[in-house]
Amino acid sequence: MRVVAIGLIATPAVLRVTRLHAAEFTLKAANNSPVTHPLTIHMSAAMEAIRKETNGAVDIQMFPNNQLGSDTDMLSQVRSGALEFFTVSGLILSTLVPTTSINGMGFIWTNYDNIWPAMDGELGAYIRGQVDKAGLVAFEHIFDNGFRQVTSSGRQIKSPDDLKGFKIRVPPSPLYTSLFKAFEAAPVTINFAETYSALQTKVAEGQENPLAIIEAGKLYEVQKYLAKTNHIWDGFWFLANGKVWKGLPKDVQGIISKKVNEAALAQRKDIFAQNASLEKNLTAQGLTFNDINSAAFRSKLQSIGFYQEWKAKFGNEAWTVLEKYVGPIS
Ligand code: X2X
Repeated sequence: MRVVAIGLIATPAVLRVTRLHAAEFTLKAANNSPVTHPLTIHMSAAMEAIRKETNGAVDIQMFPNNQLGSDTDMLSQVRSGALEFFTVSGLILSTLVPTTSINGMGFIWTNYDNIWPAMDGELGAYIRGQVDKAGLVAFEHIFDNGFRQVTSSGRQIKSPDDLKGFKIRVPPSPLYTSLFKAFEAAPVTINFAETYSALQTKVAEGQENPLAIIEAGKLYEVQKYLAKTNHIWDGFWFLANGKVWKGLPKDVQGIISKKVNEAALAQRKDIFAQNASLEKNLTAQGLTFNDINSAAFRSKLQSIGFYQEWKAKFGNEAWTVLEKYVGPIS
């Protein structure tokens, strides 16, 4: 593997990338998403655009679909610098930086109208500030994962009570576990890398993910029902190892950030379009969709003090920023 030891390169303060030789910087970017998912497609396009803009000097190789290990593995790799770039859900990143799961609070978002202003505005800036303290750099525009929906193979989920005793796979993140425990479900923490097989072997009866992941990960093959719960909105932060990032010349940083941020904005459009189109495809592939009454789910959370508990965990400062965008949560 040709990984450049950045500190050893003699680079002028402002490096003219057009004069670099081929592959002066060979770096890696990884994710958990299948190759057909919009995250992988747009990340790969960004890496190609970066190669082009730098005449091949900056070569960021893509490792999608958990090729480098699970999210938990990749998170430790990006922390150590073994992996330079990694896109990860804020909810999973919260195992390292607790506030990054704040946008995943249950049943607080109704649509994208207040999500992008929040994530591109003060809420996102607050989260990125916390990430920075952990030695990682989160890029300005978060990629979309989407609104999460509950799928199942045995029972259909229509009311909060249907979740009782439901063995549901959740990503590694305390907020998911807490949310499903609040409904007296039996959440099991499993990385996405093992989710399909966990459903196939019935280690878990159900799972929850946005339509784009259900489609790209072919989860419809091992699930029967989809409840349109929209319980969590989730995005993927594009992270860089802080030391590696700071060691890159400023103009290389500029090109990478520009292309990655542009890719994020384009990727959001694809997820939005898929949200509208995939119900038909997934129904054709055998999933039975149903609506739920989200007020009933939300009132269950209110009645057991779920929001108060998480407000105390995140702290007043973070909660106030969140409420600025979604209104009072209690
Ligand atoms: O692990 C998941 O369910 C996924 C793919 O949605 C995340 O990355 C959080």
